Amino acid sequence: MTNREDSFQAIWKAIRAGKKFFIAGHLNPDGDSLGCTLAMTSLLERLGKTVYAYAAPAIGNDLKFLPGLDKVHVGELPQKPDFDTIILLECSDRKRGGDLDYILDAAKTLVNIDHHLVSDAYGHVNHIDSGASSTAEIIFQLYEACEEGILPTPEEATCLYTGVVTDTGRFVHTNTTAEALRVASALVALGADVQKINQVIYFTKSYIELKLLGRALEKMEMRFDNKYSEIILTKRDFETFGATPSQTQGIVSQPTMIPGVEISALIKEEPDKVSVNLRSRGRADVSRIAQQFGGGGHARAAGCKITGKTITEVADALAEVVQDVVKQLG
Ligand SMILES: [Mn+2]
Repeated sequence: MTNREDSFQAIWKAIRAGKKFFIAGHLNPDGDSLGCTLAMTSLLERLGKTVYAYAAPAIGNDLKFLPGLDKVHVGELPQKPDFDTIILLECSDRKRGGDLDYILDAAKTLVNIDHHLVSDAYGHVNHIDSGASSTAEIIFQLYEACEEGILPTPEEATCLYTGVVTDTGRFVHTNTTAEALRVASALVALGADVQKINQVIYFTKSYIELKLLGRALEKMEMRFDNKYSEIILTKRDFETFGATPSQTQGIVSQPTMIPGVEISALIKEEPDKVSVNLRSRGRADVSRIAQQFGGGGHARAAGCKITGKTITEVADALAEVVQDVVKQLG
């Protein structure tokens, strides 16, 4: 597709033509991935389509309030891949949604909607806009491009607003563009439940999560002229508080508040792998670092998962790459 209006029309064509849809976001669903899956599912059902919505486990407690979640098959893939149309949201490549090949290969039409900087055009229809704050922003624009004048319901608006607000870090990251704010404003006007979203996502933390945050900050180390902050959480750290590696939301962003820190890393020892979350204060592109370890993401927020290495080996290998990057920043 050459331009964005064309690809929106191509998506609507696929929606009108399709009867049985499969919709999925990426592994470790975040607010954008899940919010878009839910809004899209609701929209298609309103249009009389049959929808199988899938989300990989596990859904964070902060996203369980999202309207329509009961319709999503969490961790349950369909037995028979008898769908005519697939919509993959937020998946920069066809593996990001998990092992979906048997479903994707069987479908007539594969629609790919994404906003990642590095993204494959693996669909029959692709709408990739790395200038968009979130996939939710793109989905709202898709509604606007609809000739029939279909608008999000208040529930769909709540799901999409959640995507915009979480991907922009509550309208803080550089992707907080005029367009992102325009879309957010329109979604509020359509009935997005902003109070609830703020309360659940931003003003709720468990005792365990706060204790783990304390441990993480205690273990934070500054390296390479204080330009690199490294937090290593081992199995033992999680066990101490009865916590799981998924209860670390927001921790990796904390060190970027320190003036001079260019890159922050949170390295976690998980049962079968080591996972790395990376944040940049703005000058370094951490998606490039993550790519070197088989991961990906955005310039300011990226990550990777590494198997077959100890947490110390991962931390050392990562530090070596980071050292070069911060050296080049000067
Ligand atoms: Mn996103």
